[in-house]
Amino acid sequence: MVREGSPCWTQKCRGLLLGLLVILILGAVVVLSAVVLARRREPPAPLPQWKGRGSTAHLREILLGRCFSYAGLLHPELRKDCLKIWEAFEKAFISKNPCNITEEDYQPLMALAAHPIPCNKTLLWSKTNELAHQYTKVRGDLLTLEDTLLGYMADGLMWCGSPSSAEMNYQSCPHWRECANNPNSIYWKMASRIFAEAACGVVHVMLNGSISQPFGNSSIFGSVEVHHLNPKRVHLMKVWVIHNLSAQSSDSCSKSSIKELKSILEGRNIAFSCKGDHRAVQLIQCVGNPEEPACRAC
Ligand code: N1C
Repeated sequence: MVREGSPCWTQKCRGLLLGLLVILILGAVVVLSAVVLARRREPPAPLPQWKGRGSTAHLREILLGRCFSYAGLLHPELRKDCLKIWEAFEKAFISKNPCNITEEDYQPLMALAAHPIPCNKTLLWSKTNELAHQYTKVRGDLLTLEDTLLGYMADGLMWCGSPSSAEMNYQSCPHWRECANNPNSIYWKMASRIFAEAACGVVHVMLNGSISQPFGNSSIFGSVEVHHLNPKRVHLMKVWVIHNLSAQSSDSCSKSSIKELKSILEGRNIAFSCKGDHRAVQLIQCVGNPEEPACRAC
């Protein structure tokens, strides 16, 4: 200890102490910089290699843009907070094992994005993605999941994270064959369940009659939506079985997979009706293929 009046309380002594302090501070700065630099040079932990395509580039910007466009321009009455919605979306899968995502992960997002859907307007589909959406755009009388906020925001996008990183994995994401509980599959299953639960009155479904099983019981339509229609609110399902224009028109409504759908619905107390070829849908198909023989009659 240095006391005033002691021999060390001289200018020389104070100079020495100051010098020591400066050396100590400089030393600390050098050590800290070395640690920071060394950390920077460390390569990031390698991301796992999955078989599916990686997260969509600029996912945040696309999702936020779509949310603002849907909730701000198309449906301002919904008064949705898109920044909160993005945060909830990101929280569901960031820094998590992309094979271990659960419905609980998405619960906050689903609650934030929920909004009412009018009765008699629901159009479900399976293996007719493009045509079903062309139909709703042209006619405007029915709504698909992509006409709700959850479907609109995520349509066509891919996303996943990794437990070793706070970033998205832009290189690869699990293919559904690698693991069923991936962020994409859980999202669509959950959004589809909520969409089906909300349906009321008459529900329509557009199925693909040009494949061997127009009704697939492992599709989202067959495994989720059909089982979550509420029979107290939905009294009829109208099935449209659509064919490629070039395919021979066959009696698709009597195909065994459609009969399976009929029996599931009737077992759940929901009436069933089926139409082989719906004229309005066929006309939409003809716009893209006017030379097809099936289109000449008009
Ligand atoms: O498995 P699917 O069809 O029978 O699912 C379709 C069914 C529709 O009625 C929708 O309400 O489930 C809903 N849905 C979507 O809206 C949707 N948009 C995009 C389910 N899946 C959706 N996708 C993607 O297509 C998603 O990646 C999912 O795995 C596929 C399912 O398409 P499908 O087999 O033709």
